[in-house]
Amino acid sequence: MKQIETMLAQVNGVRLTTSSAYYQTEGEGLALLVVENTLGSAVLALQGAHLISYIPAQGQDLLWLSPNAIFKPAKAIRGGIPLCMPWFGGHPDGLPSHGFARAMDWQLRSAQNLADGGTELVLCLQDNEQTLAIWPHAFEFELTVRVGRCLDLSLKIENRSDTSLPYTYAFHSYFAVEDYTQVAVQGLAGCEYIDTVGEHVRLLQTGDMTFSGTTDRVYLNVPAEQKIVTAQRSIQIVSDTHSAVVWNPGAHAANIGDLGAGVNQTFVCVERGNVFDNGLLLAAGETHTATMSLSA
Ligand code: TA6
Repeated sequence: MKQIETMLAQVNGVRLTTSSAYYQTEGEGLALLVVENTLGSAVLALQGAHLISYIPAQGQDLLWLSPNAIFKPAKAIRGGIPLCMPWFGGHPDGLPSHGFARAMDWQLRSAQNLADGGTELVLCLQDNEQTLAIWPHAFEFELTVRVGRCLDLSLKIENRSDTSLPYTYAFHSYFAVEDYTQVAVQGLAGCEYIDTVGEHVRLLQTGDMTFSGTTDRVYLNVPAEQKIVTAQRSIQIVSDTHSAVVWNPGAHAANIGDLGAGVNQTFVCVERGNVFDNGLLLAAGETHTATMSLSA
């Protein structure tokens, strides 16, 4: 926790505190930053630059956090917005699923109050001994988080190696809903998707997307905007990325330690990023930027 105290000392004037309210007491726990302003509040773990809560003023949390989430170094938190990168999903050489960025400590680069009343944090992760042991390439990842009327994220991926490299990534967002079987996702109609439950068949979405049982789909070349519509509210997702992944494990949640039977009822994952056919090839020295904005 020493590192976090040093960081906070550097960002005087910004309403930024640490919290122990969320993390379990097992082992060291994880360093969490709490951002509060008149427009909203957010909680973020330095591990993975991982948002676990975003509440707009007078609103409710847009994000879902598992009641069985484990706050332990090197273990990705179940819920919020894990950043899956530099690859999404499994890796052909058996490297960690969804990349390593979500399980590594990021640094807080800066924090400032914005003129509109919001707060901006910039976090970064560069190649280091730990990442090079897994993946022998130089890089810098930078996440800018703006907490205000919306939650605005901007992710920069810089290939600092001397060769072209493939990258796939996603904002693996978990959204809070009352009942996932009653949710309609708008903004995917007409898109091709790969049903990754089973044989990876390619199908075309007609009308709104709905969840029933175990659902895992990768939508390609999607429009910028989706809406998660429930009886209580509507959550808007806007991103300049080209893929959307929708996931709920259904009954399989019972076999996932940091979920549990029935716990899946109250979330849907609608993830934006560039995955599968929408993956990138970044030339040596090239930088790619992706944005996502969430609002209720
Ligand atoms: O984005 C959907 C997905 O890739 C699913 O296949 C499912 O496994 C999920 O992510 C969660 O992955 P995780 O490694 O966080 O357990």
